[in-house]
Amino acid sequence: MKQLPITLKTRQLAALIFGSLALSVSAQTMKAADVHPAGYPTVVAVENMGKKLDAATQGRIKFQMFPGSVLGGEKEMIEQTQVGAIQILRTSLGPVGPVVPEVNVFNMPFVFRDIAHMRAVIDGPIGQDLLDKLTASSARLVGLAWMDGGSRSLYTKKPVRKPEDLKGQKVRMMGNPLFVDTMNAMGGNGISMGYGEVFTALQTGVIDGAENNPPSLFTANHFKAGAKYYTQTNHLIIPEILVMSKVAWDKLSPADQALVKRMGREAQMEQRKLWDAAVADYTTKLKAEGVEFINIDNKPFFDATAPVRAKYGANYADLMKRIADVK
Ligand code: GTR
Repeated sequence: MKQLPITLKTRQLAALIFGSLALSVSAQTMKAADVHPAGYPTVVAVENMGKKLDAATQGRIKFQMFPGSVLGGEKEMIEQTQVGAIQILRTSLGPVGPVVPEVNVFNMPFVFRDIAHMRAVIDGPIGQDLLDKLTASSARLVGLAWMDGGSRSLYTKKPVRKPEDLKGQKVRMMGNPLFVDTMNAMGGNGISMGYGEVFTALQTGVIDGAENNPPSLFTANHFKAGAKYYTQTNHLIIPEILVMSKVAWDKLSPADQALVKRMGREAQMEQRKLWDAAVADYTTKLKAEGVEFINIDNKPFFDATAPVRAKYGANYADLMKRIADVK
Protein backbone atom coordinates (compact mmCIF):
# COMPACT_ATOMS: atom_id res chain seq x y z
CA MET A 1 0.00 0.00 0.00
CA LYS A 2 1.32 3.41 -0.96
CA GLN A 3 2.25 5.45 2.09
CA LEU A 4 0.26 8.67 2.55
CA PRO A 5 2.12 11.71 3.80
CA ILE A 6 2.27 11.19 7.54
CA THR A 7 0.46 14.43 8.52
CA LEU A 8 -2.57 13.71 6.36
CA LYS A 9 -2.73 10.12 7.51
CA THR A 10 -2.65 11.03 11.19
CA ARG A 11 -5.29 13.71 10.78
CA GLN A 12 -7.55 11.42 8.80
CA LEU A 13 -7.11 8.67 11.31
CA ALA A 14 -7.84 11.01 14.19
CA ALA A 15 -10.93 12.36 12.44
CA LEU A 16 -12.10 8.84 11.76
CA ILE A 17 -11.60 7.60 15.29
CA PHE A 18 -12.85 10.67 17.14
CA GLY A 19 -15.56 11.40 14.61
CA SER A 20 -17.11 7.97 14.90
CA LEU A 21 -16.62 7.95 18.66
CA ALA A 22 -18.44 11.27 18.97
CA LEU A 23 -21.16 9.94 16.70
CA SER A 24 -21.66 6.74 18.62
CA VAL A 25 -21.68 8.55 21.94
CA SER A 26 -24.04 11.38 21.24
CA ALA A 27 -25.60 11.52 17.77
CA GLN A 28 -29.28 10.77 18.03
CA THR A 29 -31.97 10.75 15.40
CA MET A 30 -35.01 10.73 17.58
CA LYS A 31 -38.28 9.23 16.47
CA ALA A 32 -40.97 11.83 17.12
CA ALA A 33 -44.60 10.74 17.06
CA ASP A 34 -48.06 12.28 16.97
CA VAL A 35 -51.58 11.01 16.27
CA HIS A 36 -52.27 14.06 14.14
CA PRO A 37 -51.52 14.31 10.42
CA ALA A 38 -48.69 16.22 8.76
CA GLY A 39 -49.38 19.95 8.80
CA TYR A 40 -51.24 19.89 12.15
CA PRO A 41 -49.98 22.60 14.56
CA THR A 42 -48.39 20.13 17.01
CA VAL A 43 -46.66 18.22 14.22
CA VAL A 44 -45.29 21.37 12.60
CA ALA A 45 -44.04 22.83 15.91
CA VAL A 46 -42.23 19.61 16.81
CA GLU A 47 -40.72 19.30 13.32
CA ASN A 48 -39.45 22.87 13.58
CA MET A 49 -38.00 22.15 17.00
CA GLY A 50 -36.12 19.21 15.45
CA LYS A 51 -34.74 21.42 12.68
CA LYS A 52 -33.52 23.97 15.21
CA LEU A 53 -31.88 21.28 17.32
CA ASP A 54 -30.22 19.82 14.25
CA ALA A 55 -28.76 23.23 13.38
CA ALA A 56 -27.74 24.09 16.94
CA THR A 57 -25.96 20.75 17.50
CA GLN A 58 -24.38 20.40 14.04
CA GLY A 59 -26.51 17.35 13.40
CA ARG A 60 -25.95 15.56 16.70
CA ILE A 61 -29.67 15.74 17.57
CA LYS A 62 -32.34 15.39 14.91
CA PHE A 63 -35.99 14.41 14.88
CA GLN A 64 -37.70 12.14 12.41
CA MET A 65 -41.43 12.76 12.57
CA PHE A 66 -43.96 9.91 12.39
CA PRO A 67 -47.34 11.68 12.21
CA GLY A 68 -50.86 10.33 11.72
CA SER A 69 -50.76 7.53 14.33
CA VAL A 70 -48.40 5.42 12.20
CA LEU A 71 -46.69 4.26 15.41
CA GLY A 72 -50.00 3.52 17.16
CA GLY A 73 -52.65 5.22 19.25
CA GLU A 74 -51.69 7.48 22.15
CA LYS A 75 -51.85 4.75 24.79
CA GLU A 76 -49.49 2.55 22.77
CA MET A 77 -47.22 5.47 21.93
CA ILE A 78 -46.94 6.45 25.59
CA GLU A 79 -45.86 2.88 26.36
CA GLN A 80 -43.34 2.92 23.51
CA THR A 81 -41.92 6.20 24.79
CA GLN A 82 -41.59 4.77 28.28
CA VAL A 83 -39.45 1.91 26.99
CA GLY A 84 -37.45 4.11 24.62
CA ALA A 85 -38.81 2.86 21.26
CA ILE A 86 -40.14 6.38 20.61
CA GLN A 87 -37.97 9.26 21.80
CA ILE A 88 -40.22 12.31 21.41
CA LEU A 89 -43.97 12.20 21.85
CA ARG A 90 -46.63 14.86 21.64
CA THR A 91 -49.74 13.56 23.30
CA SER A 92 -52.84 14.80 25.00
CA LEU A 93 -52.44 14.78 28.75
CA GLY A 94 -55.67 12.74 28.91
CA PRO A 95 -54.15 9.28 28.42
CA VAL A 96 -51.09 10.24 30.53
CA GLY A 97 -53.35 10.52 33.60
CA PRO A 98 -53.67 6.75 34.20
CA VAL A 99 -49.85 6.48 34.03
CA VAL A 100 -49.02 9.53 36.17
CA PRO A 101 -52.05 10.38 38.34
CA GLU A 102 -50.49 13.68 39.51
CA VAL A 103 -51.14 15.25 36.09
CA ASN A 104 -54.86 14.47 36.24
CA VAL A 105 -55.45 17.85 37.84
CA PHE A 106 -55.30 19.40 34.34
CA ASN A 107 -57.68 16.70 33.06
CA MET A 108 -60.56 17.71 35.32
CA PRO A 109 -63.74 19.09 33.73
CA PHE A 110 -63.91 22.89 33.90
CA VAL A 111 -60.67 23.18 35.89
CA PHE A 112 -59.70 26.18 33.76
CA ARG A 113 -62.02 29.15 33.34
CA ASP A 114 -61.08 29.59 29.70
CA ILE A 115 -58.17 29.20 27.28
CA ALA A 116 -56.41 32.35 28.54
CA HIS A 117 -56.51 30.96 32.08
CA MET A 118 -55.11 27.60 30.93
CA ARG A 119 -52.28 29.37 29.09
CA ALA A 120 -51.39 31.51 32.10
CA VAL A 121 -51.23 28.34 34.23
CA ILE A 122 -49.12 26.22 31.85
CA ASP A 123 -46.71 29.10 31.14
CA GLY A 124 -46.16 29.76 34.85
CA PRO A 125 -44.84 27.93 37.91
CA ILE A 126 -47.73 25.45 38.13
CA GLY A 127 -47.06 24.33 34.57
CA GLN A 128 -43.38 23.84 35.38
CA ASP A 129 -44.25 21.98 38.60
CA LEU A 130 -46.40 19.51 36.70
CA LEU A 131 -43.72 18.90 34.06
CA ASP A 132 -41.28 18.27 36.92
CA LYS A 133 -43.70 15.92 38.68
CA LEU A 134 -44.06 13.90 35.53
CA THR A 135 -40.28 13.75 35.13
CA ALA A 136 -39.79 12.75 38.76
CA SER A 137 -42.43 10.00 38.56
CA SER A 138 -41.58 6.38 37.83
CA ALA A 139 -43.04 6.69 34.30
CA ARG A 140 -39.63 7.11 32.60
CA LEU A 141 -40.89 10.18 30.72
CA VAL A 142 -39.34 13.65 30.77
CA GLY A 143 -41.81 16.54 30.56
CA LEU A 144 -40.41 19.09 28.10
CA ALA A 145 -43.21 21.50 27.28
CA TRP A 146 -46.92 22.10 26.98
CA MET A 147 -48.94 22.63 23.86
CA ASP A 148 -52.40 23.94 23.22
CA GLY A 149 -55.33 21.64 22.64
CA GLY A 150 -57.94 24.39 22.87
CA SER A 151 -61.17 23.39 24.49
CA ARG A 152 -63.18 20.28 23.90
CA SER A 153 -66.87 20.35 23.09
CA LEU A 154 -69.44 17.72 22.29
CA TYR A 155 -70.32 16.54 18.78
CA THR A 156 -73.26 14.28 18.16
CA LYS A 157 -75.62 13.02 15.50
CA LYS A 158 -78.64 14.59 17.22
CA PRO A 159 -78.56 18.15 18.57
CA VAL A 160 -77.77 18.50 22.27
CA ARG A 161 -78.52 21.64 24.28
CA LYS A 162 -78.75 20.44 27.85
CA PRO A 163 -77.63 17.43 29.93
CA GLU A 164 -81.04 15.70 29.52
CA ASP A 165 -80.53 15.61 25.73
CA LEU A 166 -77.59 13.28 26.29
CA LYS A 167 -79.70 10.62 27.96
CA GLY A 168 -78.96 7.22 26.40
CA GLN A 169 -76.32 8.64 24.05
CA LYS A 170 -73.01 6.82 23.89
CA VAL A 171 -70.20 9.32 23.72
CA ARG A 172 -66.56 8.41 23.08
CA MET A 173 -64.08 9.72 25.62
CA MET A 174 -60.27 9.38 25.78
CA GLY A 175 -58.87 6.44 27.74
CA ASN A 176 -59.00 7.67 31.32
CA PRO A 177 -61.72 6.77 33.87
CA LEU A 178 -61.93 10.44 34.81
CA PHE A 179 -63.38 11.22 31.37
CA VAL A 180 -65.91 8.38 31.45
CA ASP A 181 -67.10 9.72 34.81
CA THR A 182 -67.24 13.20 33.30
CA MET A 183 -69.48 12.12 30.42
CA ASN A 184 -71.71 10.08 32.71
CA ALA A 185 -72.09 13.13 34.94
CA MET A 186 -72.89 15.28 31.89
CA GLY A 187 -75.87 13.04 31.18
CA GLY A 188 -74.55 10.62 28.53
CA ASN A 189 -72.85 7.23 28.57
CA GLY A 190 -69.08 7.64 28.41
CA ILE A 191 -67.29 5.02 26.30
CA SER A 192 -63.54 4.98 26.35
CA MET A 193 -61.77 4.21 23.07
CA GLY A 194 -58.74 5.25 21.02
CA TYR A 195 -58.89 8.24 18.67
CA GLY A 196 -58.29 6.02 15.66
CA GLU A 197 -61.44 4.00 16.28
CA VAL A 198 -63.87 6.90 16.57
CA PHE A 199 -64.67 7.32 12.87
CA THR A 200 -65.79 3.71 12.35
CA ALA A 201 -67.55 3.61 15.72
CA LEU A 202 -69.60 6.65 14.69
CA GLN A 203 -70.34 5.18 11.29
CA THR A 204 -71.46 1.81 12.63
CA GLY A 205 -73.49 3.31 15.49
CA VAL A 206 -71.28 1.90 18.24
CA ILE A 207 -71.24 5.49 19.51
CA ASP A 208 -73.57 8.45 18.98
CA GLY A 209 -70.99 11.15 19.43
CA ALA A 210 -67.62 12.22 20.76
CA GLU A 211 -65.97 15.41 21.97
CA ASN A 212 -62.96 17.35 20.78
CA ASN A 213 -61.69 20.68 19.46
CA PRO A 214 -62.49 21.96 15.91
CA PRO A 215 -59.08 21.07 14.35
CA SER A 216 -59.45 17.44 15.49
CA LEU A 217 -63.11 17.21 14.49
CA PHE A 218 -62.14 18.39 11.02
CA THR A 219 -58.88 16.54 10.40
CA ALA A 220 -60.19 13.22 11.77
CA ASN A 221 -63.27 13.59 9.52
CA HIS A 222 -65.66 12.69 12.31
CA PHE A 223 -68.26 15.10 10.94
CA LYS A 224 -68.36 12.93 7.80
CA ALA A 225 -69.43 9.98 9.95
CA GLY A 226 -72.62 11.77 10.96
CA ALA A 227 -71.54 13.93 13.92
CA LYS A 228 -72.90 17.20 12.53
CA TYR A 229 -73.97 18.99 15.72
CA TYR A 230 -71.19 20.68 17.67
CA THR A 231 -72.46 21.85 21.05
CA GLN A 232 -70.22 24.40 22.76
CA THR A 233 -69.93 22.71 26.13
CA ASN A 234 -66.20 23.56 26.48
CA HIS A 235 -66.14 20.99 29.29
CA LEU A 236 -62.48 20.03 29.03
CA ILE A 237 -59.52 22.32 28.39
CA ILE A 238 -56.70 19.81 28.35
CA PRO A 239 -53.19 20.94 27.57
CA GLU A 240 -51.17 18.72 25.29
CA ILE A 241 -47.74 17.66 26.46
CA LEU A 242 -44.38 17.13 24.78
CA VAL A 243 -42.35 14.40 26.43
CA MET A 244 -39.01 12.74 25.84
CA SER A 245 -38.23 9.15 26.68
CA LYS A 246 -36.00 8.96 29.76
CA VAL A 247 -33.87 6.45 27.82
CA ALA A 248 -33.04 9.10 25.20
CA TRP A 249 -32.77 11.90 27.78
CA ASP A 250 -30.11 10.05 29.75
CA LYS A 251 -27.92 9.83 26.65
CA LEU A 252 -27.79 13.64 26.33
CA SER A 253 -25.12 15.80 27.93
CA PRO A 254 -26.39 18.32 30.52
CA ALA A 255 -25.78 21.10 27.96
CA ASP A 256 -27.86 19.28 25.33
CA GLN A 257 -30.59 18.61 27.89
CA ALA A 258 -30.78 22.32 28.65
CA LEU A 259 -30.91 23.10 24.93
CA VAL A 260 -33.73 20.60 24.36
CA LYS A 261 -35.71 22.14 27.21
CA ARG A 262 -35.20 25.66 25.89
CA MET A 263 -36.29 24.66 22.40
CA GLY A 264 -39.23 22.78 23.87
CA ARG A 265 -40.38 26.02 25.44
CA GLU A 266 -39.94 27.81 22.11
CA ALA A 267 -42.03 25.07 20.45
CA GLN A 268 -44.72 25.67 23.10
CA MET A 269 -44.97 29.31 22.02
CA GLU A 270 -44.75 28.59 18.29
CA GLN A 271 -47.46 25.92 18.47
CA ARG A 272 -49.80 28.39 20.16
CA LYS A 273 -49.68 30.76 17.19
CA LEU A 274 -50.23 27.90 14.75
CA TRP A 275 -53.05 26.65 16.97
CA ASP A 276 -54.99 29.89 17.03
CA ALA A 277 -54.82 30.09 13.24
CA ALA A 278 -55.89 26.43 12.93
CA VAL A 279 -58.91 26.84 15.20
CA ALA A 280 -60.15 29.80 13.15
CA ASP A 281 -59.47 28.01 9.87
CA TYR A 282 -61.06 24.67 10.80
CA THR A 283 -64.07 26.34 12.39
CA THR A 284 -64.78 28.06 9.08
CA LYS A 285 -64.22 24.81 7.20
CA LEU A 286 -66.53 22.83 9.51
CA LYS A 287 -69.29 25.38 9.06
CA ALA A 288 -68.82 25.26 5.28
CA GLU A 289 -69.23 21.47 5.50
CA GLY A 290 -72.60 21.97 7.20
CA VAL A 291 -71.59 21.36 10.82
CA GLU A 292 -73.97 23.27 13.08
CA PHE A 293 -72.26 25.05 15.99
CA ILE A 294 -74.76 25.18 18.86
CA ASN A 295 -74.08 27.95 21.36
CA ILE A 296 -75.36 27.18 24.82
CA ASP A 297 -75.05 28.34 28.38
CA ASN A 298 -72.75 25.60 29.67
CA LYS A 299 -73.55 26.18 33.37
CA PRO A 300 -75.82 23.08 33.60
CA PHE A 301 -72.85 20.97 32.38
CA PHE A 302 -70.53 22.71 34.84
CA ASP A 303 -72.98 22.02 37.68
CA ALA A 304 -73.54 18.42 36.58
CA THR A 305 -69.80 17.68 36.74
CA ALA A 306 -69.34 19.01 40.29
CA PRO A 307 -69.27 15.44 41.71
CA VAL A 308 -66.38 14.59 39.36
CA ARG A 309 -64.39 17.58 40.61
CA ALA A 310 -65.24 16.59 44.17
CA LYS A 311 -64.21 12.95 43.66
CA TYR A 312 -60.92 13.44 41.78
CA GLY A 313 -60.16 16.96 43.02
CA ALA A 314 -59.86 15.72 46.59
CA ASN A 315 -56.37 14.49 45.61
CA TYR A 316 -55.26 17.95 44.53
CA ALA A 317 -57.25 20.39 46.63
CA ASP A 318 -54.29 22.79 47.15
CA LEU A 319 -53.28 22.69 43.53
CA MET A 320 -56.86 23.34 42.39
CA LYS A 321 -56.91 26.42 44.58
CA ARG A 322 -53.58 27.61 43.20
CA ILE A 323 -54.93 27.12 39.67
CA ALA A 324 -58.11 29.04 40.47
CA ASP A 325 -56.02 31.89 41.90
CA VAL A 326 -54.07 32.37 38.68
CA LYS A 327 -55.39 35.50 36.97
C1 GTR B 1 -56.96 15.65 20.30
C2 GTR B 1 -55.57 15.61 20.85
C3 GTR B 1 -54.96 14.27 20.59
C4 GTR B 1 -55.86 13.14 21.04
C5 GTR B 1 -57.28 13.32 20.58
C6 GTR B 1 -58.23 12.29 21.22
O1 GTR B 1 -57.53 16.89 20.61
O2 GTR B 1 -54.78 16.58 20.24
O3 GTR B 1 -53.71 14.24 21.22
O4 GTR B 1 -55.82 13.03 22.40
O5 GTR B 1 -57.75 14.61 20.86
O6 GTR B 1 -59.36 12.66 21.47
O7 GTR B 1 -57.85 11.15 21.42
